Amino acid sequence: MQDELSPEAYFANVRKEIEGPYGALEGKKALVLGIANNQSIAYGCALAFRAFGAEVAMTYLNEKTKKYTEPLAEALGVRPELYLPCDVTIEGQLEAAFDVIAQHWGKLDIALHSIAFAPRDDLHGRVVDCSREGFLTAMDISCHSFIRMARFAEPLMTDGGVLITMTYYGAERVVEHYNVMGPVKAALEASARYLAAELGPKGIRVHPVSPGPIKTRAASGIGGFDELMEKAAERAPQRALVSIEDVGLATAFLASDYAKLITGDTMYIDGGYHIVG
Ligand code: 0WD
Repeated sequence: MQDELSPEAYFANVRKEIEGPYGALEGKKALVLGIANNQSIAYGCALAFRAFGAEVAMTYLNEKTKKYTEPLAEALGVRPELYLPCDVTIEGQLEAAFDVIAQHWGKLDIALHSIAFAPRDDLHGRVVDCSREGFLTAMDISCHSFIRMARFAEPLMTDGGVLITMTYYGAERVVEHYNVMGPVKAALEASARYLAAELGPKGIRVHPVSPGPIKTRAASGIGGFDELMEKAAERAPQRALVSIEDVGLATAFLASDYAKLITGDTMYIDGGYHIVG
């Protein structure tokens, strides 16, 4: 706190800079990628963004999944014109989503990337056996799509902004059965650091968020996942499993001005598991 600031002046200053605790995201515009169902981590984050006052735009994977996530879009108050198709493997779809954001909002404050994929045979095999095609597919969907998201978000984050992606402890330590997603998430975390360095001068922060294991559809593709969750509950210092609500609240904090001088670092939301893992 600067010397000349009286406590009263400091409180007035902080209140001017950061809207009230429940308005921490008041007026913010957030794009959310990765809501597959109401168990998705992205759904927990979108709920928290809304609770703190943000408006949410949301993508769906394709026409087949659209009808399943439509009720979630309605629950989140997503305007129909901001409920957008986005399979990042289809040329132009991610860009088109950002074009619609530019057209309707003219700006963007928060972009959440909560998608990942690896072909089953590569995900279930040893890294040493991973195919070139499988590796490239996993890297494209789970890592390079975040870099593209940053490229398209940059011109829209005219008042600064926050880019958030979901990673996992398997990026840092070998986690049995995580296999090729380990190096893919390591690339994602390293990419986030470089994006944070490149975009920091524009007031754009970049955060990899690393939740503990959560029973979601994507997670069901990881071998031995139930054992992983049991081990996490037993060994994590807080002896607790993480929920999508827990991830949402912490991610909303990162998206808010309360985290305005934090960027580039992986934030673990895992009951402390990574310090003992
Ligand atoms: O324990 C967990 N569940 C953890 C997940 C722990 C730590 C991190 N994560 C990460 C995942 O690696 C992923 O990056 O969180 C992110 C979200 O995963 P999730 O919420 O666990 O899983 P899910 O609800 O399946 O969302 C992933 C979504 C896909 O859902 P489905 O179930 O259809 O695979 O990623 C999306 C899709 O909606 N997705 C794509 N989106 C656009 N283009 C694509 C694609 N090509 N492929 C998958």
